[in-house]
Formats: sequence, C-alpha cells, structure tokens
Amino acid sequence: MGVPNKLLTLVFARQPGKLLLGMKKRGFGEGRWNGFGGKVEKGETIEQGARREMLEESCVTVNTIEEVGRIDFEFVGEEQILEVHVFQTDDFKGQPQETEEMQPKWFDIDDIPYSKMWPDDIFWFPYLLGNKKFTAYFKFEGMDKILEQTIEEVKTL
Ligand code: 8OG
Repeated sequence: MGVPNKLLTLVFARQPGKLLLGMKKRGFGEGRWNGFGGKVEKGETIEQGARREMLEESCVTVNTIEEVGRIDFEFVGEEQILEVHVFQTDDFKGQPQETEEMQPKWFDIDDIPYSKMWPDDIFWFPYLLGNKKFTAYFKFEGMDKILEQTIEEVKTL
C-alpha cells in the first residue's frame, strides 16, 4: 500500500457567461489563473474545506455548492497522488477581493486564459463549463509537461 492521496479542493464561482478565477500570487501554481482551493484540513469534510478556502482566498461566502469533478494528479518521482475535488457554485455572497494568495477576476467564458493556467485545464474545462460531471487523471513531469491523461464523463461522483 502506498501513501494516502492528498485531498485538495478547487472551487469555481459562476455568473451567467462568466467564471471567477484568481491569479495565484505564491506557492504551488504561482503565476497561473485558477479556481480557489487548497488542502482539506483534519476534521473537516471536503466540502467544508472548499467553502473555507473560497472564503479565505477570495472573501466570497458560498451557499449552495456542487461537486462537478475529481482529478487525480501524479507527478513523476513523487509517490503521493493529489486528489483534487472540483466544485462550482452560482450561489454566493460578497464581492471577490484580493487576498495574500489570490488576485480575483471575472472572465468571460469565451475568453478563458488557458495559456496562463495549468496545462491540463484546457482538457477538462469543457466538462466544467458544459455542466458535465467528470473524473480525470493526469501524469505530469514537472509543472508543464503532461505524459498521460484520461478524462471521463460520469453520472455521479
Ligand atoms: O494549497 P495549495 O494552494 O497548494 O493548493 C493547490 C491548489 O491548486 C488546489 O486548489 C488544487 C489546485 N490544483 C492542483 N493541480 C491543478 C491543476 O493541474 N489544475 C488546476 N486548475 N488546479 C490545480 O493542485
């Protein structure tokens, strides 16, 4: 048996025709636009972790939230799989504000900045934007190169 997966969350707030992304200012994924999220802490559920990270990183309070995807990331040379739970919400309160970690910005869904995002995102965003639930797996070498990938639409997660 290997090490347990590392559980992470990733939350996308939506408005008609728009998606909220944040420019990651530090740490893992720095310099890339992304949803909001991070490690699930001991004693909280994955959904609680998603809400907490969204509030901490964007100052937005999420009401209803829906899990839409799960992505497993393997990095060559690292034993631990990153298990990212992807959520979306169109039911939230508060104006997104810049925090130490993220600079938020609303993007038109026809103008998503894929070239300044994780390189796998362009493959699964169509599921997210098309309201299709999905599971995916990506094997990375370093931060930029995808060696293997699978994506599948699913009925339930
Ligand atoms: O706590 P920390 O900021 O390190 O969490 C990492 C965040 O980045 C978390 O929200 C999950 C997310 N994330 C990855 N890999 C990828 C990826 O390939 N694409 C996107 N969009 N997000 C990712 O860890």
